[in-house]
Amino acid sequence: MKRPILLHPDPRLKKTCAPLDDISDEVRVLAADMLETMYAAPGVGLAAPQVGVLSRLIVVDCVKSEEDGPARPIAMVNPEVLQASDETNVYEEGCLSIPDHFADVTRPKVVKVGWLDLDGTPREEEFDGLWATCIQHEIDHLEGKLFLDYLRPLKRQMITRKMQKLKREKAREAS
Ligand code: K1U
Ligand code: ZN
Repeated sequence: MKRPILLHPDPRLKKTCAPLDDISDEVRVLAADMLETMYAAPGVGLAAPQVGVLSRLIVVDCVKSEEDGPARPIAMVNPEVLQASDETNVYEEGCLSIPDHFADVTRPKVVKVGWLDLDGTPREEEFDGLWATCIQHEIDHLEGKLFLDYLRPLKRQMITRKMQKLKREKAREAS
């Protein structure tokens, strides 16, 4: 089932999320719903707080088109960056909670990530390129951090004001 994506500014997007101690069927349903929501958006990642759940769960699939190979959906429970390269990469990031706004963000180019899969098995893998950028962006969501927090205050303020206006318009349309 697709779930609504929260839009910035929303206090739930600023919260630190709690680790998941138990990988229950409820968590597996949430992960499936998040993947459906992410593909429908469309997006390449989604974090649980973006659908209003303040738990440490993210989903990613950075295979953008069939030409790039088969889809590779990954659900990560309690993901952590274990190692990050000194070499950095600049990517023009977007966010499904901040639609139509993009900005260059500099992050480590390669990261080694540890997480639990949906069976509770510990996993470790090194990610590069868009995968590395996207996973770092999603882990930031679990800390209540948005890509806007890397920008200069003036640009952050400008985007936030535009988003406040968009949310007012959407609320008016819905009433
Ligand atoms: O967390 C999110 O809001 C999802 C976000 C992830 C992300 C994208 C780019 C750089 C860092 C993190 C998105 O998926 S935005 C949409 C997007 O980038 C995209 C959509 C369709 C095809 C390819 C990319
Ligand atoms: Zn985002």
